[in-house]
Amino acid sequence: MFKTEYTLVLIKPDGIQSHHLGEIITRIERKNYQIAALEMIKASEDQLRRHYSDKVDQSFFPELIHYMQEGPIAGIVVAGTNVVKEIRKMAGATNPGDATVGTIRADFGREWPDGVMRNVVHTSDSVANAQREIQIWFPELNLPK
Ligand code: IDP
Ligand code: MG
Repeated sequence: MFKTEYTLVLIKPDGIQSHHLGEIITRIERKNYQIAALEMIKASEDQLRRHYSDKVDQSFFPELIHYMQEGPIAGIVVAGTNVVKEIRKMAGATNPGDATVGTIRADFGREWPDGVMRNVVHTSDSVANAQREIQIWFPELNLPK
């Protein structure tokens, strides 16, 4: 049978500032996915260091942390069949300049002069990482296994 998966979407500060929260939620709902949790969050440095633990050695890491604290973010847990892969497809390539037209990052993102990619959304890249990341942003949420 088809198994329900969960993924984490973060709408980054640029997505909130440019008023694309509603449009992004609408795109997710149009695909018939279920919103399992939703919250406006002021990301702490500790949360971001855990979330981006695989990026600590990258030269852009300090700017990435700064960018993610430029304003509030929205945390969204999305549920559905194959949702991890499909939501990543909807987000598009990491660099908005490389993303396919019609994806969230191509439509609303931009490569910034300081080199940090203002790419509007985070999406989990695997079921295991989704579980790990959901714990960081929604520690009280108990999802069925
Ligand atoms: P992803 O968000 O598409 O999974 P990752 O490689 O996991 O991409 O990188 C996490 C975030 O770090 C990106 O979404 C982007 O905001 C930023 N980033 C990634 N690579 C670069 C880079 O080469 N320069 C500047 N920022 C980057
Ligand atoms: Mg990633």
